[in-house]
Amino acid sequence: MGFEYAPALESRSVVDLKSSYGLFIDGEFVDASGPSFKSVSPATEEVLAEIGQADVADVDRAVQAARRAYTRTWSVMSGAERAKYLYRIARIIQERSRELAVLEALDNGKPIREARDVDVPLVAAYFFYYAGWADKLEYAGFGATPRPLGVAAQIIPWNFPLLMLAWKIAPALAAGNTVVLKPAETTSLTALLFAEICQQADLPPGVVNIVTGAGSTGQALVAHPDIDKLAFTGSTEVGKAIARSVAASNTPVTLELGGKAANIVFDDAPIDQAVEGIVNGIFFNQGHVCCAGSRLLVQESVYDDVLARLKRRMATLRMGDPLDKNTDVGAINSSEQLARIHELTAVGESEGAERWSPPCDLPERGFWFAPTIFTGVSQAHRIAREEIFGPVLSVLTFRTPAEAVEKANNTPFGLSAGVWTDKGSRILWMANQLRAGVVWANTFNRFDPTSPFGGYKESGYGREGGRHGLEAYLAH
Ligand code: TAP
Repeated sequence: MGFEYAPALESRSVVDLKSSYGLFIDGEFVDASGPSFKSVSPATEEVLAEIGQADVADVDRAVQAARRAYTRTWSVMSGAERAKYLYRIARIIQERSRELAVLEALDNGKPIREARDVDVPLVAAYFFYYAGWADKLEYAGFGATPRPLGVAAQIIPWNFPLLMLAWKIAPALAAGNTVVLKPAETTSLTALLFAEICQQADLPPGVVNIVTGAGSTGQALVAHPDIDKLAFTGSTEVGKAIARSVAASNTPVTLELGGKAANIVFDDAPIDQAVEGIVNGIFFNQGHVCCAGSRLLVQESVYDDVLARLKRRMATLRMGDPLDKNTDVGAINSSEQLARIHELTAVGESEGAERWSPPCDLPERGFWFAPTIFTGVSQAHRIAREEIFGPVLSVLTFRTPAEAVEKANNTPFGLSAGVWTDKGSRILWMANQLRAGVVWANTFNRFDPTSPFGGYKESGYGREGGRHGLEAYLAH
């Protein structure tokens, strides 16, 4: 029998929300030329703030500021000096971690427990890690005298707003580049708080510039003639459009795109542990995770047992207010994303898969979707092929390791995979066979700044994180 938890709300009072925000250019907050847009809380639809939309001229101002900072200050500063700024930023992130976590949960809809225990500690860890590289670049394995590229244009999505910012900004700055970053339209607030942190750290003006806005702002940044590097994380569709648009130039590009990862459970796996990994793999961050384990492959002999335990575990997930510390599953980030999840799950049913969700009451306001699994899924179903980017798991079965590999690799993507088994030799064999940038063994969705991350095939190219993540920002 379940029991009720008393609410354990994290206070919003640590966050000083302004009613409107401008762009961050050349070390200052300035008004945008375009019309402003609203950022809403996905959990309540409350308007959190009005945000300026950068147009072509604003983007140009930001790129010019980054260029000046690059030539006059940042690229001529010693690595040890740059490191001091990065360490300072990392320490301020730790000091202001509660504020950052609350704002991230409010603006994105993710549970405070995740923002507090995963996102923000990792953000600080990435800055600490890359701060350590800033004065050791000649030992990174990219030549004896690696040089920065110049001005980096960076575009990030809404699922891990601060963490994706850290993955982009920390290595770029450590390597001596300056940046113009565009956050996603629905989640700009923590990037703007990060801009305040840059001011607090006395980062020289123009080293970091933040231009807010929709896809058109991203397009203006991509099309700017004076950028030396383009780094994009987002959907495969937009990634392809960006790759096409810069194909004629020599601008180096890294693309971190979508995924449809297989989470593979063998019959010798510790089943309870695997069930925790399945839940974490697909319901962490409401399934808004590029490397989510959205295709579960279960060995036939343990299928009934795994399914029964998975359903029992899903029935204990608590959905609701992202600021409640008891919450396991928060809100879907936007009404558009919710509509896409509804569309694809309806397709799953019409194609003949069987849908199941635990009984749960959805709040009346806001954007919500109950954790859902589909059984009886075939490889041809759209829910087995397309990224849903929501709390929806497609379950398939296999009999032999070879069949598991074949099914796992039968996807246009190749970002991540999970393997659950007692046998070390099988883990190594599977890791060699799987066409995925990351393979987790007996765990899932683990991140570490020292470890490279990135995909094969339509999941993109280039790596972020670790020593490899520096390469994208160095000429050698
Ligand atoms: P997108 O719609 O592709 O948006 C990503 C970013 O690009 C946003 O800032 C977006 O601005 C901007 N953008 C949109 N159209 C653009 C254009 N034509 N030119 C330049 N920029 C443009 O993706 P999303 O829905 O925000 O994010 C979800 C996707 O990101 C998923 O497919 C997920 O798998 C992927 N993702 C991948 C990874 C890695 S590491 N591989 C990590 C996280 C997420 P607006 O938001 O204002 O439209």
